[in-house]
Amino acid sequence: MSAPYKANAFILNPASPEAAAIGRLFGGTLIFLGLILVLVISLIVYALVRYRERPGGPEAEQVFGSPRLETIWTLIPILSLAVLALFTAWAMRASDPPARDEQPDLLITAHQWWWELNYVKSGALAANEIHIPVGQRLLVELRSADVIHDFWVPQLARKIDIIPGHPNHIWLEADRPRTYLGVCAEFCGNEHAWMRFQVIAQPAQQFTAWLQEQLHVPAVPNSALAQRGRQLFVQRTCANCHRIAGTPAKQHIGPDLTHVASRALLAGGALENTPTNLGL
Ligand SMILES: [Cu+2]
Repeated sequence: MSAPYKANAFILNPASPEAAAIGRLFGGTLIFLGLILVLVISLIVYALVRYRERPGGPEAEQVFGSPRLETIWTLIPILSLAVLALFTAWAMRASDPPARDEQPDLLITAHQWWWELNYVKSGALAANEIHIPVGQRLLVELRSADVIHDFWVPQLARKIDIIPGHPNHIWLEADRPRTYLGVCAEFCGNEHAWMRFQVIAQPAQQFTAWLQEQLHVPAVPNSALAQRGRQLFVQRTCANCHRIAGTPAKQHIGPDLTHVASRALLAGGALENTPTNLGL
């Protein structure tokens, strides 16, 4: 069963100012280093051909030490690295929020193997599908509940480690409304490969409506079948790990399932959210 991702999660296809700065740094560095490679290979080929041994030719001149040449081949790499460092500093300025004690818009807690979302200012809770308003920059705080994870949405933001006991911060924003693929990019245990998520960028109104919906406590089911489902969920082991608002299930060991039916994917992005898959 494949998740409905399009093959767009590429660093050179950025969809935010932060990712664009990183994409420029990546592309620019690649071109710069490519030119150096071409120059070095050309000089080697030239020297091989020009100074090859010929029958009856003179013996090669033996040279020991050349302060002028040594100075040149020391200064050129220093200058090259200085230029790269400058561009790197620019990209970091564009992609990283300055360190400050500010309440984040969104607190993301990485768990083995899912993403807990807390829209701090409204108190809305969700999991695995990160909704954001298009064109607005959100300050995101990243925490880990267990081991080291790494948050990466190649088209939207820098890649950043999530280290237990050490909150990190990034900007998260998108220029265009669409769904972006995100992954955990640090091996974090058995199910690491399936620790995926989606960033769903939508117009501000739709985002606000979604946020309100998440705050809404679901109505108590009234059909006999749904009531039986609720009873099973609460009485069996489901409630040991999951939370559903308005029920006694209050745990955060597994994803919050309050509005699970509104999500496109299940199991950390591994499966489409269909009744059949939900029953697996
Ligand atoms: Cu992980």
